[in-house]
Amino acid sequence: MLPDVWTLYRRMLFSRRFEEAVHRLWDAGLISAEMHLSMGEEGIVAGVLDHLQPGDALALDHRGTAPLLMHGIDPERLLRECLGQEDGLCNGWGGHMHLFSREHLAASSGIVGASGPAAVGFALAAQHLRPGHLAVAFFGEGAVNQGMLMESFNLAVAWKLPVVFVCKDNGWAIYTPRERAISTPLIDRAAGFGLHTTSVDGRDVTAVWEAARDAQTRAREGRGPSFLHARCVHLEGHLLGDPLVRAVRQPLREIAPVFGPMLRAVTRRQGAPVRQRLGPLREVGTRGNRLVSSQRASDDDPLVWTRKQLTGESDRLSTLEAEVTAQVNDIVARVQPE
Ligand SMILES: Cc1ncc(C[n+]2csc(CCOP(=O)(O)OP(=O)(O)O)c2C)c(N)n1
Ligand SMILES: [Mg+2]
Repeated sequence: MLPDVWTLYRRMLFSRRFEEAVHRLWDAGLISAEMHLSMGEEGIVAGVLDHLQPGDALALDHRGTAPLLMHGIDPERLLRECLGQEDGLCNGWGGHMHLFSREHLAASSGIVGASGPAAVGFALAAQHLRPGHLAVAFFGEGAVNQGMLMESFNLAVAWKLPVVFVCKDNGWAIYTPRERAISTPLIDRAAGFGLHTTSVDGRDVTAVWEAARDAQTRAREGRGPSFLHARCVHLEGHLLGDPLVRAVRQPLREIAPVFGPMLRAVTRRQGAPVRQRLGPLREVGTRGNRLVSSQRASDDDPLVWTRKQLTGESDRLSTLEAEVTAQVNDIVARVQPE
C-alpha cells in the first residue's frame, strides 16, 4: 500500500504556511520570546502522523507546531496560544513550547528529552487501558544524550510498550554538531537497548510513511517499541532570528558592526596567544558555513521533494496551494490583534 501523497502534501503545506505566518508575527514583535519552527521537518511529521488513530498519544519536543496541526488541533487556538491570548490552546500560558491537549492526548515540552518519559507513560496507559493503541515521541538527535530518554528506551523494551521513538536528526543541537557530542551512530545506540530500528531520509515523506507504518503496526500488535531515525534540515536554523544564520545570510549587515571589536580582541597585546584566540573565531566561521551549506537550496526541503511528485497535475496542484494559503490567511486575519 502507498500513501496518498496529495493529502500528505496538503498537510505539510498547511503547516508551512502556518509557520510562515508565525514567522511574520514574530518579526512584527507580536510573539514574545524564542520561537522554534518545524520548517524542514514536515516530511517526517506527515509520514508518521498519517498512521495515528484517535486514542493514540503524542509526546512532543520544542517543535510542536507541525505535529499538533497534523494531529487535528484547531489551528486558530494554536496560533492564539503562540500569541499568548487567553483563548489560546492552553489559555495563553504554554506558549509554543509547552502545548497540551487532553482531548488529543498530546503534550509538548521544552525540556530536551522529556518527550521520552511522556511517551512511555502514554504507552503504559495504552497497554493497560486501550490495547491496540500506541504513543509516538518526537525529539531531536541532541536529546539522545539525555539520561531520561535512555531510561525511556530501556523501560519501553523491558515492558514491551507500544511506543515509537522518532528521532528527527538535523545534525545540530543549537550550534553543537552531532559528531562533537555523540559517540556512536544513533541507530546502533538504540539497537543496543533492544529497540527495533529503521533509518530513513526525512525529506522523503513516502519513505517515512512506510517506515512509520511498520513501526506502528509492531506497536499495535504488541510486538514492542521501535526507533525511527530520520534525517532533516531546519530551514530557519535553530530558532527564529538565529544569529548564525543571519550572519551567513547577510554577512555585511550582521558582521560589520562586530568586526572592529572582534579584531581588537584578537590583536590585543595581553591575554592568551593570538593563535588560541583565533581558534574560536575559526570555529564559528566553520560552523556557520556548514550550517548554511546544509540549509542551502531547495534540495533539503521536504515540500519541494513532495511537490515534484505532483506537478503532473498542475491545475489540481495550484488549486490545492491556493486553498491552503487562503485558509491560513483567514485564520491569521481572525487572530491577529488590531
Ligand atoms: C534539558 C535541557 N537542556 C538544554 C536545553 C536547551 N536547549 C534547547 S533546544 C536544545 C538543542 C536540542 O537539540 P536537538 O535535540 O537536536 O533538537 P533540535 O533543536 O535540533 O530540533 C537545547 C540544548 C533544554 N531546553 N533542555
Ligand atoms: Mg538537532
